[in-house]
Amino acid sequence: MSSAKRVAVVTGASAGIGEATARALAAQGFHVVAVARRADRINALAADIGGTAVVADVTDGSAVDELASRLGRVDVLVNNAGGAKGLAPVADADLEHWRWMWETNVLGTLRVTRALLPKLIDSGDGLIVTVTSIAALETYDNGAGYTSAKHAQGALHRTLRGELLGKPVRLTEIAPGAVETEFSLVRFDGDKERADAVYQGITPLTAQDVAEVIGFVASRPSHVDLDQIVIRPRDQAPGSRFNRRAPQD
Ligand code: 8X3
Repeated sequence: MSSAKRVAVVTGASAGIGEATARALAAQGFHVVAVARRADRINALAADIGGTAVVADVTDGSAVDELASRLGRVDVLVNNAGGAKGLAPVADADLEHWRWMWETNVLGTLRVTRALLPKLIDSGDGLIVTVTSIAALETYDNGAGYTSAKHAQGALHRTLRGELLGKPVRLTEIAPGAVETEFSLVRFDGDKERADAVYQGITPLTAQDVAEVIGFVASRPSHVDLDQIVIRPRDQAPGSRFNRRAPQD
């Protein structure tokens, strides 16, 4: 794939923050490569924004290599694929949940970043945005599988700043708090009532709120590196404490 436009690769682009970011970057003039597992969603998105859809699972090494081999230039990579499964105390940890979280958030970010790094450097002005979470900076009860994976993903991303010093690649970590997306539905394995309860009585962030910030990051001049950005709803304090309003009758 060759492009005269700057190219932004967005993983986890089928919904939520990834989809909103793909739309925001396309509106800013990027050719967006939307990467996700759900073909129907990213095909429709790519048709809508004049981008390219690449069906790939970030936990599949050969799919990620294939993605890299299809791409010519890459100016921006948004590592957004990831998520949570379960909310259980360490004493009752589900190893499958932990494996899934480490595979997608940590090793997924590693695979895609490692595969695209030479192209990002070659662009002469590369940018890697990694969407971690406030869970990369704090811990909360019952969340260790997710917070440990997000801490590791953050550590991987932050390590690159030293390793790439002197190379033309900027690094931005975006650490959102509660954003109403499919996040909680995935965490609770499709249990809509439990997922909806997470956002009850608060005004959560929207995917668009986060995408606008990523768009801002990607539009700064090349000497300006927004290093780490924490975005929370006003209703959320550290430690996942919420200001919940009682339901109105
Ligand atoms: C998710 C952050 O606050 O919903 O990454 O657990 S929170």
